[in-house]
Amino acid sequence: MKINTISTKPIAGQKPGTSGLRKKTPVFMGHHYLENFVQAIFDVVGTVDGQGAGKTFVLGGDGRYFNAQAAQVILRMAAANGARRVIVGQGAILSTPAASHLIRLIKTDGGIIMSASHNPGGPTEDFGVKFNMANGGPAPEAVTEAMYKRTTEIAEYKIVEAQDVDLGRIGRHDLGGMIVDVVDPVSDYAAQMETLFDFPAIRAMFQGGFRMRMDSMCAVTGPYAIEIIENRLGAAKGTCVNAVPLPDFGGMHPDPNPTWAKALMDEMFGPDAPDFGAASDGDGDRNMVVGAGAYVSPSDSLAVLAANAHLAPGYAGGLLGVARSMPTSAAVDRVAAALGIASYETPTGWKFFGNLLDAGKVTLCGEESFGTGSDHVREKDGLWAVLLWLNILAVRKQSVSAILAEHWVKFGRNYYSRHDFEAIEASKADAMIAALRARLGGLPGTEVEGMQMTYADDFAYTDPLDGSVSKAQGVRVMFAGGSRFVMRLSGTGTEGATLRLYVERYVAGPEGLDHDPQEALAPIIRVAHELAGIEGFTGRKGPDVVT
Ligand code: VG1
Ligand code: CO
Repeated sequence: MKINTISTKPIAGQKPGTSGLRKKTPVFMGHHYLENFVQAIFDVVGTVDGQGAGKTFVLGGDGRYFNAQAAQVILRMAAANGARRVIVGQGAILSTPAASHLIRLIKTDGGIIMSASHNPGGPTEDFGVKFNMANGGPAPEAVTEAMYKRTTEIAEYKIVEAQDVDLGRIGRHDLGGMIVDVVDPVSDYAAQMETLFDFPAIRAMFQGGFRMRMDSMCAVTGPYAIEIIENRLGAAKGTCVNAVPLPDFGGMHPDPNPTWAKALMDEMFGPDAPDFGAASDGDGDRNMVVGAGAYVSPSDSLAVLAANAHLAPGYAGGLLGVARSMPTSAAVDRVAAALGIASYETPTGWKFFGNLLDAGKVTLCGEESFGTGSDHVREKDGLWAVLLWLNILAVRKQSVSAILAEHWVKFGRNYYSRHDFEAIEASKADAMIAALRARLGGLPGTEVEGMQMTYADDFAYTDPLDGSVSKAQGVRVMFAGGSRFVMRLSGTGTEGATLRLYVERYVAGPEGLDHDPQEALAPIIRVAHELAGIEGFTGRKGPDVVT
């Protein structure tokens, strides 16, 4: 087969963010755009090992517009670059956690995941590509930086001349001497879930009349949810909705939060609410869980899962430790302290959990952005979290709201919210953060609105295992008593800048545990606006999305 070497030129701005390279779809479909980035990936990670043998990769995506086309390009480039074998989910579909699992299960040299996660998809929406390492986790910063550097000096890429591989047919294919194995995207993942959770107990709960709504938001988890929740666990047909992945996610914004999963929220707070509701995002790594009339904040979800994980067979031996991203509430830290295990605080983005998981320092990890996961893969895992909740509910035989209420009585409550200000002019957002940074030194010891500021910094993280340092990961201002606010700019947006304001306040209880979070947090929100001058710099009075 003919290998073409195509001359190309660097394209500005191919810098991976929090989770891979994300751009508007037309940008990704532009001349040499995808090809340059994929070649940069292959140049950095290598397609041939030290002995000259071709490497093996996993490939799949969340099914969004351009997914199937991009898969064919990536396969042709893998073949041209000398890879030996690529394992692809049927139809070029793989959820992010399922891809992570396959990389680990088959012991491949890594994998390419095509997704812009929770960002909308379609011809004018977003597309993305990220590389996961042989451990199944997102490439660490040093590697993504090297990829970026490569895109700035790239002069050619390699691609074979060939027809499309039939990715609809499961089985072995040949592409210019490279093996392409098309596999069922669901079965290996579902099998792993059966090893972690008490399926018979959950099945019995459904048989006893337990009702659930699973909203896949027309994104990748649909087939996984149907197979696991309806087929294997026996939930009633129709439990899983929006379960067919669509190229534009049916026009939905596949971000499982109360704003974007509004239909689910309405049902869960309505007169005939099921016992349990859940939603997941574009690529299946995020989750939102809701009880009848009870929203579970992601930070609380992580804490409840940590406190109850031992009820599931896969975690019966207890947890090694837990980790959370810095902006995530400290609720899980309190559980860790009670369990006598370590808790770690990392920058935003799952790549920072990888070393801790690989070294056996932690079992459970989570982020405030609706992401929770464990050492079963190296990504956050939406359906995994839903199944762990189901397992806990099946054992405890209590409602979600009762479990939450008991949790707060025992550990106290970390009121928590995130306010997002979207599509701000980047220069204004940068100026605002710069001005706040410049003031940090003067804040501790001063008082605003009767609250004493105790500490302020721009979070920097030194990886405890490899010593790598990540600076400027978010400005945080702490107050006496465990309240704080954090501000950082998103690394996943594709339009202007998104400012994220995270606010937290701790109430030890037993009084004051059942306030509305926005009310409980109002003073801290006011202080954050005041200190940072959000309106003055950006013109925005209030956020676009509140979670
Ligand atoms: C956001 C979240 C972060 C998450 C990242 C990727 O990043 O805040 O917690 O890890 O998305 O999630 P940022 O930089 O926009 O705040 V996903 O579902 O896109 O893999
Ligand atoms: Co995602």
